[in-house]
Amino acid sequence: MRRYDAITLFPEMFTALTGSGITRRALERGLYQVSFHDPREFTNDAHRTVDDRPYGGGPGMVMLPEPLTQAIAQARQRQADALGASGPVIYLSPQGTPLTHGKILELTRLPGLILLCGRYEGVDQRLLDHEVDEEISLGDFVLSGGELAAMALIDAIVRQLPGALNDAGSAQEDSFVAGLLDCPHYTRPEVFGNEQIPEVLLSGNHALIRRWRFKQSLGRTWLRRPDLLAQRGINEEESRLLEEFQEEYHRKTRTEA
Ligand code: 9WO
Repeated sequence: MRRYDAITLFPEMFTALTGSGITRRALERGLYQVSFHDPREFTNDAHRTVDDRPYGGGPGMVMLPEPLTQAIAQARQRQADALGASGPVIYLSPQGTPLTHGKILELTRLPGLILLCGRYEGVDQRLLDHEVDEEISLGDFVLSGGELAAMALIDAIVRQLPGALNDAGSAQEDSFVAGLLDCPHYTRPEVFGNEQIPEVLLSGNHALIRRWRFKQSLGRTWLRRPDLLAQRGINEEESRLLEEFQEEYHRKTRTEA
């Protein structure tokens, strides 16, 4: 059983993760556990203060290092008791290393993670330097706090755990598994607002369908994420398939309005 400990001022937010869908079912199946450590529980003053003004001035507030240190110590202790050792402490922030599918697979192998969720303008740098092993970003945007990013990270990990998905092949066939974007999907009705579904999908020829889907994946990646394609590289057979897509794409865009 995997164990995730979140350091957060808003543990109730995590019902979005634990209360619905695949992540709820995986929890019920005992595939993982999430626990919370609220820095406010580690304050001693009447106001239960967890933040203060930034040295040097400027807008906003910074999270105090002392309550966070104690909350992290509690998380480490609980992981050590449950797993025999504590996992790494990860801080979710826009300053972190961009997250990839490969990194998700790496983190999925670890029995435990401690996820530090910042609020306000962030966390005192000395706390980060002393307590945090890795800083991870989901992308170049700012949220109101690290919680949604931590939940997204746990969600991406949990769906990789054996038994989390009903359909055994699903996690392996995901977008990104082959370093490519996913192909388009269609369901009933066969005609929707003048638009037919691609004929090949009705052919019953599964080899041909697989080839078509792979071609769409290559084509979409070429159109939308050429950076992924350059990083991954393509072999001779894939190159022929992509040329086929490009021909069809150019023909289509020429005959459109
Ligand atoms: C808030 C702010 C307000 C005024 C001027 C500058 C400011 N910076 C920030 C800020 O970056 N706040 C962060 C909020 C502090 C760390 C936790 N927060 C957070 C994490 N926002 N966005 C993320 C995040 C995490 C992972 N991937 C993408 C975004």
